[in-house]
Amino acid sequence: MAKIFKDPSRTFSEYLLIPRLTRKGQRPERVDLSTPLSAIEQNQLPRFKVNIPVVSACMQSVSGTRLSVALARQGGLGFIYCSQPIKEQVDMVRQVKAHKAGFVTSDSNITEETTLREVISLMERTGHSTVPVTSDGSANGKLKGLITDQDFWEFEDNLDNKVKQHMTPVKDVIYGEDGISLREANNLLHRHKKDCLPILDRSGNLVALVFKKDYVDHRRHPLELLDDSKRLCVGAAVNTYDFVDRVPALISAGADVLCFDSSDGFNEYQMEGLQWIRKHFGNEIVLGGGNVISAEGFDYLVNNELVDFVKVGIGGGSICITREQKGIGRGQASALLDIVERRDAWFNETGRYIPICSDGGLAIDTQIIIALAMGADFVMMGRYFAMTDESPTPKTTINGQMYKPYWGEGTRRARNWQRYNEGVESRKMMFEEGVDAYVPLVGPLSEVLESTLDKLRSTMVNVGSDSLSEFREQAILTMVSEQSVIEAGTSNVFQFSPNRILEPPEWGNPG
Ligand code: MZP
Repeated sequence: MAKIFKDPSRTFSEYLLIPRLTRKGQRPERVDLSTPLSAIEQNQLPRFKVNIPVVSACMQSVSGTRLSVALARQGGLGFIYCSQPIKEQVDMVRQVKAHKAGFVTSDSNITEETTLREVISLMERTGHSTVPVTSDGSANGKLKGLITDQDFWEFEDNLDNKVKQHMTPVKDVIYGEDGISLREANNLLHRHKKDCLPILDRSGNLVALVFKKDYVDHRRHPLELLDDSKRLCVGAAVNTYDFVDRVPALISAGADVLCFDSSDGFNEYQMEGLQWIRKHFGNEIVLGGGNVISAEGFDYLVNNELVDFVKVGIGGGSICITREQKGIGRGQASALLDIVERRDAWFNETGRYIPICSDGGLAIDTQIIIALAMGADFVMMGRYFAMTDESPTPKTTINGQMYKPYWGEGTRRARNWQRYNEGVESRKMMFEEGVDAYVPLVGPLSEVLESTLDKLRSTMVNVGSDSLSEFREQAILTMVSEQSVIEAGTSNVFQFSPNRILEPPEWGNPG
C-alpha cells in the first residue's frame, strides 16, 4: 500500500519566527551573510562560499551575462542556463569571467545619423541615459561623440533631427586611454565632474565605458564575489544529455560552480553524470545536484560523496505547473524541513556537511527569511531576478506599466527538453510543465536585493544571530492559523498608496 506522510505539505507562509534574545551591540550591518556552496569536511573550511545566500535560477529568462555580473557584484552567484548550445553557454561564462569590474562594454550604440526619436526609444528600452555614438554603431567602432538625455528636449526639439546635431563631439569628450587603471578612470570622472568616461584605444575606437554610478555602487556594496584572480565568480547549469561535452567546455571557460538542472534529480541519469564529472575532474570543482524533495532523494544524491550541495524543490516555482500536470511535488517548507533534518543527521553520522539550496516559490522577502531560518544555506530564485533591469528579456509596456517576459524552462518556448525527458533519446515534448508569463519591472537588481538583505539582517538580529549558521541553530518557528494571517496585515485602517500599481497577492512583493 502507498505510504502517506503524516503531515500535510506545508509552505513558508504558514510559519513565523519567534524573536530570541538580542544582545547589546548586535547590529544588522555587522551580520555576516556568507554561506558555503561546497560540502564541508569535519574541521575544514568550505572550498567555495558566496557572500550573500542568494543565487539566480538556471533559466533563459533569468540568468544571462548581465544578471550574473550584477549578482556577483552584490556577492551572490548567477547560474548560466544550459538550455542553449554549449558554445553559447561557454561564451556567457567567458564574458562574466572577462568582466573587468568598472569597465563596461557598451550595449547600446548608435551612429551620427540615428534620429532623436530612435535615441529616445533606445533609452527607454535600455534605461541608459548616456549613449556612445560610433562610426558604425557598434560597441567598438570609432567614437564620434556622446549623447545624453540632457542634450535634447523631447517635447521641444524636432525628433527627426540627427544625433550629430545634438551630441557632444569627440573632440570635446573627456576620455581615458586603453590600459588606464580603474582608479585613474574614476579620478578622471571625479576631476571633470562627469558621469561617464569612454575608454579609447590609440586609433580612437571605443573599448569600454566607466560610470560614476558603478563606482558609487561598488563603494556601497563591497561584497563582490571574486575568484583568486580577482575575476567575478559564475555558476553554470549542466544536463544529463551532453555533460561529456558541456562540462569540460564550461570548466575551461572558468565556471566556478556546476549544477545539474533537473526538475527531478532522484534518478540514475544524474548519478551517472555526477560520477563521470568526479572521475574526470576530481573533487575540486564545486558540483550541485537535485532537485529532490524527500530525505530518500537526498540520501541517494549524497551517499557516495559526489555532490557538494543539494537543491530542494519540485513544483513550487512561480511559473511551474508540474504539480497540476503530473501530480508530483511537495510544499516547499515540508520538503526543506525533511531534507534539512536528514542533512543534519548525515553530518552527525559522517562529519560531512552538505549545504542545501531552497529552489523556487519564494514570492516575498519573508519567505526567503523563513527558508534560511529553516535550514537552507542559500536560496535560488527565478521570478525575483526576472523582474530586475538586468534580466536578459526586453522591457515591455502593457497598459502603461513596464513588464518583463518570464517563462519556465519546461515551456515549449524554453525548448529545454533534456530537463523534462531525463535520459530519453527523443526530445519531443509531450506536454508543458511551465508557463510563459510577464512580471512587473522593479528596477536595478542592487536596489531590490539591498532591501531584501536589510530585512534578513534585521530579522537575524531579532533572533540574536550574527551569522546564518547561528540563525539556523537559534531559529524557533511557529505555525500560523488563518486568523493570525489576517491579524498579521494592517487591520481596520484605510491605507492610501498612490504609487502602488498592483496590490499583493496579485504579484507578491518583489523586494
Ligand atoms: P521562482 O523563483 O520563479 O518561483 O522559481 C524558479 C525555479 O522554478 C527554478 O529555479 C526551477 O527550479 C523551477 N522551474 C524552472 N522552470 C520551470 C518550469 O517550466 C520550473 N516548470 O519549475
